[in-house]
Amino acid sequence: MAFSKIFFTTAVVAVSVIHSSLATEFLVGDKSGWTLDFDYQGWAAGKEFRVGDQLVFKYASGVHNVLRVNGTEFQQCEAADNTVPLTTGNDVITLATPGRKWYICGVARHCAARSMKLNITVLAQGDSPASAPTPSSPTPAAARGNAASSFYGWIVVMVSFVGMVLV
Ligand SMILES: *[C@@H]1O[C@H](CO)[C@@H](O)[C@H](O)[C@H]1NC(C)=O
Ligand SMILES: *[C@@H]1O[C@H](CO)[C@@H](O)[C@H](O)[C@H]1NC(C)=O
Ligand SMILES: [Cu+2]
Repeated sequence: MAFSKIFFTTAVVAVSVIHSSLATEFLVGDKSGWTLDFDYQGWAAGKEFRVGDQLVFKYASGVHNVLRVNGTEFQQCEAADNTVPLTTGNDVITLATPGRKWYICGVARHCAARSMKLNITVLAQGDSPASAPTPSSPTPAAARGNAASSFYGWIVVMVSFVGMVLV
């Protein structure tokens, strides 16, 4: 009895560790980071963002910031006055919900004049790219997602099976 409790606790922890390790951390702009005159739309093209993944905005604190805005504000490069900026220079945003997301730099005219704006579409964890609002051709990231979910499913089946045998 005690053993099976320990087993299940271990199994639950193991599965959640594996699950969280499947989340991807995207360094926005890669080596360039969050900076002037970078093509963030090009950077985002072909990438697959999923709920649970993280965006990391890296920049010298004080030089830029990150504002989460809506589609209209994004087009106009103008956030609402009460928008709270992220300012640490190492801003981590966890993508919590599926759908379109928009980010701009609120410093000077960096958004309007220096292309510091990023928009992405976040997929639900189980979604295939084909069901996304903006379909794209299959990418290595797509393969990763599918392999990851079947791997995860397989682990769950194995753990339940072993659990049943032991009880
Ligand atoms: C975006 O936010 C502004 C406030 O800054 C609001 O007036 C507008 O209706 C919002 N637009 C959308 C599409 O949600
Ligand atoms: C980003 O916005 C542009 C136009 O503003 C649009 O063409 C593109 O599809 C959007 N990208 C995503 C991933 O939503
Ligand atoms: Cu900026």
